[in-house]
Amino acid sequence: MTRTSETGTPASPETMPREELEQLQVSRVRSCVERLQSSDIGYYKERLANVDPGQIVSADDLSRLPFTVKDDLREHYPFGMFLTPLGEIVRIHASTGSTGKPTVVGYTRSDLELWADVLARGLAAGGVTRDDVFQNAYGHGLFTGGLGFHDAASRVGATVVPTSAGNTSQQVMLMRDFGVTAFGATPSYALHVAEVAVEEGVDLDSLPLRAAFLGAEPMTEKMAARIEEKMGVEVYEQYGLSEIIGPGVASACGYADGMHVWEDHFIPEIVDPDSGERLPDGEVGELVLTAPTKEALPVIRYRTRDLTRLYTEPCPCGRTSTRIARIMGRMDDMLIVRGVNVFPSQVEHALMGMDDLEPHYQLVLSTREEDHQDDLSVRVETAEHVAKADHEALQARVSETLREALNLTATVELASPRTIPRSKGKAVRVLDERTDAG
Ligand code: DLL
Repeated sequence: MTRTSETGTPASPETMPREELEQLQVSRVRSCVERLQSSDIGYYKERLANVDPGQIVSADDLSRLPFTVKDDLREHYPFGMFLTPLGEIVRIHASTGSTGKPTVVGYTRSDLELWADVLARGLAAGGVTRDDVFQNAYGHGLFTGGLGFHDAASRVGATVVPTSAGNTSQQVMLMRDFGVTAFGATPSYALHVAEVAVEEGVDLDSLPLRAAFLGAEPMTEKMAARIEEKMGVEVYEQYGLSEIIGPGVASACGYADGMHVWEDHFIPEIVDPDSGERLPDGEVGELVLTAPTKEALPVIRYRTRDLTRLYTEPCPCGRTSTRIARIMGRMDDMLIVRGVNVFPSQVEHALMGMDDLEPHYQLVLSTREEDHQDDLSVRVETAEHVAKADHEALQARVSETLREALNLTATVELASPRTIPRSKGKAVRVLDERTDAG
């Protein structure tokens, strides 16, 4: 998916020669470790007791440092891992997991500046300038999407329209009336906006809208292509997580081949999810990120639980940073169905390759009565043009496609258009109805 439109010129940290970049990373990690060791937080004193910052001289030495996991943040809920006093914290965000306490993150004024800078690079990589009208349909609130994009789009100088998510008819009206050129949302909400535009008789293709900055949930290449077609835009994928900073960790450029990690501030590694051993570039594993430059909440070797791979081949856009491939899924999202591992993104990839389906689907796990084994049902909407009489043949085709893709027989339920619930934020793709499901 090479872009035809012009994309922004990279700023200097984005084109730094790799050796220089690595030296910068090493010195930043070293001073971060020193800061953590001299803080009065017992957790760091204990964790880093045996680390000699002087021994961190190359990027490989990162592996001398211990990992940080989500539970570390949870155990220090809410502010126990902040390095700066609350008086210096000017913003709090939080991500809510499905259970328990949220993970709380804090930002000093300088952290907010850094955040706006890195995500502004992502917007600039998609060609956003002060001449753009940016509609920000990420949820505004504790979620980092809304305020993160707000500050970054303001930094670029775009005219920001902070609609947040929801009230979709109004989103479409404003998109048309305000001459919106750039749009931010989760991929699933972007699809919903496109669908409501059709219902309202608004032809998005005829509007000045040209770019969509989508992220916060997995999106296969085929899903991105569907959104491009339905919205008449180019999609620039965005990746990030609250624990590291929020959106703005990595962003796609005009070549749309992976996402550039803003490596002067976030250092990526890939490790084996089971052993924690570092894997060579190109291999798929768990993404681990170090954020050494934040004031309030620097993080060393954070286990993201996201599965991807890294590549460092030069990008034609001129940016020298490592890129991450599309996230295949979170380790927590992996389903084990009768001994076979399944990621929702594999299902999406298979379904989106088929013509007669809409890009709305859900996976339902249940327990079979006869043998108490797990059953996977895939519920997917048919396209408007599919006649009832053709359902049986389509169902068989979907079933066969899924069997080939997953190595597993799934039950296929064809749903009528617009019957699967739409999401405003991150889509709920998996329903667990197993009798022993927690
Ligand atoms: O989702 C930050 C964000 C907001 C990113 C807006 C991009 C756009 P959290 O709520 O903390 O933060 O969730 C982080 O979301 O570990 C991934 O599992 C997932 N995620 C984020 N971006 C992508 C993406 C925000 N492009 C978690 N592809 C991460 C797949 C993504 N998954």
